[in-house]
Amino acid sequence: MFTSVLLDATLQTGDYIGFTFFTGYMSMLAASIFFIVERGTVAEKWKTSLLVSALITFIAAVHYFYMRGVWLEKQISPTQFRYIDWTLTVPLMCVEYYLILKPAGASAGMLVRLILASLLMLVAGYIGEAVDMSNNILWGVISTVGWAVIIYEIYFGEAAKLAKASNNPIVQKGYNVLRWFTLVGWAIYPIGYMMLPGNLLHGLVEGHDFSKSSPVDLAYNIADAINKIGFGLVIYSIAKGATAEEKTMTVARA
Ligand SMILES: *C/C=C(C)/C=C/C=C(C)/C=C/C1=C(C)CCCC1(C)C
Repeated sequence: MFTSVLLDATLQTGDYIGFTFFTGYMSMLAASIFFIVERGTVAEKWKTSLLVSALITFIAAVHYFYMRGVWLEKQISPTQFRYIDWTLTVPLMCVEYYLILKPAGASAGMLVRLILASLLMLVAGYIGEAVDMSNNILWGVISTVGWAVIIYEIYFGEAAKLAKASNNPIVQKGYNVLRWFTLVGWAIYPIGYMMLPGNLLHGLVEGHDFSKSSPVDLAYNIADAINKIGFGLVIYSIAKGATAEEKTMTVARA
């Protein structure tokens, strides 16, 4: 009896969703340590950006620790953990945009717009996934409006103009990669969401027993690792590049 309990709480061969809960947890934790330690190697004005990168992966690591445990015991993943995590980490990603563009004159209004749009995206997504599931297409559409506002802001709005005006090639290049994450990397989430019962891509996973496990979790786990760690690494490389350049300039001036 005792062994059977233990076996149930062990990662099984072929449990690929469980596998991504473990790798997600461990890689987010490792990334947090990396950003914190490397924070000491960049110029003063970049330290907050690296701290925020570390907070994003650390908040995710703690949530993955819980989700991984629940998954092992019950083979389910409560939607609540997922959305509590995102409600904290996505606004922090908006803060990263703000911090990077602040030297170019980013306004608090830009930050507020990004955060409000991300909250619309997440609240609507949560309702569609956990509260009013039979209308998940409608809530998905409302959520996509929030995402579209963010895309508009970073490609055509104030943020885009500031990046162009910043006159710093390192920031501009990094900014382009960051917004590519927000456009392409973030697209994995709605694709996962559309595999929910009753939604547009559910046919792809027809026959999958959703009461046992959800392919939506697989999509979210992969997306989180790419978007949180990858995003943080881009911030890191901008900070490193700008720090090195400043040093060269100081030496040249001396
Ligand atoms: C670290 C977590 C991140 C970057 C989470 C991002 C989440 C999204 C971009 C979610 C988007 C959704 C839609 C655009 C429509 C369907 C519902 C969502 C919430 C999955």
